[in-house]
Amino acid sequence: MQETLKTVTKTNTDWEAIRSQFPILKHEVNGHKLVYLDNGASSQMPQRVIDRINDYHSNEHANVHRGIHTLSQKATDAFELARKRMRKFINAQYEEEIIYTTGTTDSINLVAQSYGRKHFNEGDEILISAMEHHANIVPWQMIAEQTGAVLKVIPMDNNGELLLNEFHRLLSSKTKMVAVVHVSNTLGTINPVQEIIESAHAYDVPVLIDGAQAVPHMKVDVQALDADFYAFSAHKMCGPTGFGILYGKRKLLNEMPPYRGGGDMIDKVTFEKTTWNDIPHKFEAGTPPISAGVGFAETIAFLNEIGMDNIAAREQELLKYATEKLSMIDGLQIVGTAKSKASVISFLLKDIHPTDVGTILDQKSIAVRTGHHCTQPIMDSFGIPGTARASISFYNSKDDIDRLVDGIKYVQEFF
Ligand code: 7TS
Repeated sequence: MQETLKTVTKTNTDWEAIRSQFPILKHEVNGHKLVYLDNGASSQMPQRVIDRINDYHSNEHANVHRGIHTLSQKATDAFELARKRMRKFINAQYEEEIIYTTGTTDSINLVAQSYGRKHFNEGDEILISAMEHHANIVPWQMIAEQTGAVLKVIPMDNNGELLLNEFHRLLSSKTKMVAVVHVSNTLGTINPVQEIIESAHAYDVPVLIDGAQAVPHMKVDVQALDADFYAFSAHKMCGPTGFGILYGKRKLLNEMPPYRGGGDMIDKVTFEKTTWNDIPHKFEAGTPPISAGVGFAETIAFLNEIGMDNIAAREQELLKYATEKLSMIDGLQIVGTAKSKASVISFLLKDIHPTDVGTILDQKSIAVRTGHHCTQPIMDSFGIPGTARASISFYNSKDDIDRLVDGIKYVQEFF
């Protein structure tokens, strides 16, 4: 028994073997083997997910939830498998709490519009943080404009840690929603969302967590967190684009009006009046991205086999290695130095514009993102135009980090 367990653990964390399952990582770009460090923007898919999508298109495709013919039922089962697996993956209590969306952005817009239109009034406050992605700012600004609600911002310090005493000060009976990022895509900060949720609940305020950069990198348990809403995207966790999840507590989702109207989300339609389908379908109007959902079910199985705790440990090891190596480079400044960080390193090179850093790194086939990373307010608060950002996945290697370090030194010599 002991032996078997050992074997399983070893197999699960054979990182070379895991890496070899990602076909794109074998490619050469600009004459060098690809070093892909832009996982925060989008991660790569393993062969088995690509194969599953291909197989679905070749053998199983039909529309879902509407046909009694065999193929439609098969497609529906394959598509619904992602919901079943996702419920377990994030430990939601009920399957119908897993709403399919097109991604984090869509999930947040859904809550802002559906929950917000029903519950927000003139003078109500929506509390977000200083390190939000635009996807967790703009939808709240839009609903604030529509309802007369006001946006309030939890500030952060120079390390990129939220000022929790300020959060407690801002929280009041006027607060009608708290929406906070779990892991910052720019700074890497892992926010104490459990504490934030607990404090908000003391005021009966629901909390939406933007988990786009958390779910791919650590075990997330929505019940343990007691999150009311939790949003994320498949394509940042080795799944396909165009697909995402909104987790919501059943009671809240049941009371919310639909976000978009059309087929599938209805119970009965007449010209006089339409009634709604039950959740999750009430929020899933029209033909969904079926093949992406089918592929995502395979992704979840893949991640489960490795284990999210193993993934988190591997990424922490790579983060530590990269932070040490990058810190040794003269003239390099890391932006985002919170105590609790995920595997994201934003950096500046003295006197060299981040865009130039990214362009020269690309010549060496090192893919990083440069710019404001859809977090312009973070850039404003640090008084910088942007950063270069290496965002690391479990399938990266120490060799990738060494190549990044060499690449950065090359950039410095170039200028
Ligand atoms: N929230 C966070 C924290 C994100 O990092 C992103 C995407 C989103 C929301 C939006 O996700 P989407 O799938 O709906 O687009 N972040 C990034 C990034 O860091 N670089 O490119 C996209």
